[in-house]
Amino acid sequence: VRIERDLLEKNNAVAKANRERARANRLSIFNLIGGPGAGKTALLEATIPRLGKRWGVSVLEGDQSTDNDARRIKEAGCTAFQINTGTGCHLDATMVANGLSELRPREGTIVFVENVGNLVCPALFDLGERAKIVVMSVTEGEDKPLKYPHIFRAAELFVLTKLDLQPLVALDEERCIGFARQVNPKIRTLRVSSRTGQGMDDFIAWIGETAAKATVMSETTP
Ligand SMILES: Nc1nc2c(ncn2[C@@H]2O[C@H](COP(=O)(O)OP(=O)(O)OP(=O)(O)O)[C@@H](O)[C@H]2O)c(=O)[nH]1
Ligand SMILES: [Mg+2]
Repeated sequence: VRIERDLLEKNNAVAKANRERARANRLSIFNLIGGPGAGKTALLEATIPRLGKRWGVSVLEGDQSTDNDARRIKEAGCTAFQINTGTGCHLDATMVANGLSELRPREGTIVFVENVGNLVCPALFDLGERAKIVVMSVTEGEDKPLKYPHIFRAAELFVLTKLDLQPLVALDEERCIGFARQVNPKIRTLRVSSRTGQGMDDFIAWIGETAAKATVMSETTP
């Protein structure tokens, strides 16, 4: 327990430095968290062209192994840097600090961090992000917000993905979203399909508004 507490305290100190660095550089960092295959990379692939010219975007990719996701993001036309965690089940603030030094995002841009596919450990680690976004697909079952409450509590936005598959799997959307609200009454929910583009406008609007707020905040606070 002691080791875990020390580890989290050290992480929080680095996360604070990341947040200060983000403020100084007017960066909006979004931390995407979801189970393996939830559709995090697909969501980013759909997001990159849609964010268009208004926002510069770059991506830090976290996986235990391979650079598959960084390659997909680069193919989508975006700068990306892959972090491999080996046996690790989450990204920590130090990995993100080092990743930012490699990525060198321009001032006033958006950085997406795709966390290691896992609904559990990433919830505990502050990376210095502007917001955590929990990504869950309709194929995962409506009770996930109750089974993995920590991430749904820590996230500002819940993106329910693969909506085009909904007719096949018959997930009870209202029940699922109700469970998410039960653990976090303030959570926003968006329903999207990266495949068909359904709901993507709302996601882009949320990202843009949240990033704009962060930019204004850092311009007005010394
Ligand atoms: N039909 C459909 N398939 C999707 C959608 N989004 C993702 N997929 C598929 O789901 C699978 C996993 O998608 P990824 O984007 O790789 O998922 P991920 O969350 O990044 O996975 P990890 O990084 O491995 O944790 C792929 O086969 C995607 O094509 C969607 O909106 N609709
Ligand atoms: Mg991925």
